Amino acid sequence: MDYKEGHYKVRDISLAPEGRKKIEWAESRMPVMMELRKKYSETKPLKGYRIAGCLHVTKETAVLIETLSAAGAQISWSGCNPLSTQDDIAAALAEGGQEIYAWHGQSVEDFYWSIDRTLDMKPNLTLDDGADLIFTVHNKYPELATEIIGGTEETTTGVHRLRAMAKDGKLLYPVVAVNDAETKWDFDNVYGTGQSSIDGILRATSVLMAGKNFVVAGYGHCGKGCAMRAAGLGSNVVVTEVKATAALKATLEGHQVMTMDQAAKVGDIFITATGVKDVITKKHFEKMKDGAIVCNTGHYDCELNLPDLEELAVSKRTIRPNNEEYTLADGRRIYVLAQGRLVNLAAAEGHPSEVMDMSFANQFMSQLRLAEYDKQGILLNPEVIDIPEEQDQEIAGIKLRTMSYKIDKLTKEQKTYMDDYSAGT
Ligand code: ARJ
Repeated sequence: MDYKEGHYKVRDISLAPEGRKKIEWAESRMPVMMELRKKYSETKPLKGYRIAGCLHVTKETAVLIETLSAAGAQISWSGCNPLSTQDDIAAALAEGGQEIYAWHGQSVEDFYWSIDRTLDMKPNLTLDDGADLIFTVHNKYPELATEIIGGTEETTTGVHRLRAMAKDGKLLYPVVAVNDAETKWDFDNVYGTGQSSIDGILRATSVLMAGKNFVVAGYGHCGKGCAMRAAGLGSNVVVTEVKATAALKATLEGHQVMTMDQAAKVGDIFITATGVKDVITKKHFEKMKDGAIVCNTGHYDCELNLPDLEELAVSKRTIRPNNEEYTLADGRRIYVLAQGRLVNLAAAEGHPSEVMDMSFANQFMSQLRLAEYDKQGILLNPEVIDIPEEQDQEIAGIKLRTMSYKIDKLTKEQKTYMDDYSAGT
């Protein structure tokens, strides 16, 4: 471990040149971020702002960090999952002068130690994925909240919990729901999760997807993406749900719907994408076929009840990276990927840069907006704040332009027609 107090703790600082090349690769595929960087590195609107961030340390996140920094912010960063940090990226960020505490394979204690270190600089803005940093401020250092203007939250699970907190009057400062921007959830959650989760499964197993019974638990945006891509590779997709409308949508997309009790018997590959705990438990593991592969792509690792599987297993061994074989008393083998942590970030590299370009443009612009409110002396209530429609249209517009696509404009007559409620057949 390489440690420099007040600056970084990373696995191996000598990995920096490798990490730097990957960051450059990501930059070349994140045109919206690079345009924002260029624009705001001159005016530096984030000068005087200290941003503590807790979000997966990947090449795409590095582009976000260095863009916030180019816009004048002081940064301190930790990863938001013990297994998602890419050590070469963390090294490159540290060598580039950023304050960062992150390495792959952290214990839970290391994880919270790293979050604590990012708070040493007494941030006035926070940036989260999963809200662990916000929770740490609220539960352990509530006195820091008075200095904090606001925060931003990346993911569905985090936004859900923050809304619950706000409803109970427990939220101490406003938080922007980045996840709920259309240019985030309708792209990142669907196409990002779909591709990167399959990428993780393939890197950890190298199995043939065609002809497999691929069980997706949860048909929200993430589950929908996984189902769509697995079907594209020739798998028979089975969806399990708790919500009638979501299950119905799955059937109309051509997927089978059944309960997890039924699916447990037929599935070859299982992936959870629910945001809920105990989706696959003992009674399901007991029914699974020999060779079944089980993984999770939800934010937290409690969707699979692995203590249950440990109880059933008579032995366990690592068969290849991110792939653990559990043998049950009757000889059946069950394979768990990435220890039940997000398979797309732990066994692969997370979503591709092209899609993170839009998610992180939302992060960047939301941080900028919070700083602008502060400069104008506008005080926001401690609530969960939605991203305005104009921000979505602006980001989508830049993205389209960088892809060289043009779109039409409504004429004045068309606009009038749309609002005209006297017009009929
Ligand atoms: C950083 C990533 C990446 C990536 O936006 C996604 C989300 O909502 C997360 C839930 O934890 C993960 C996050 N994500 C996906 N891919 N964050 N870099 N390459």
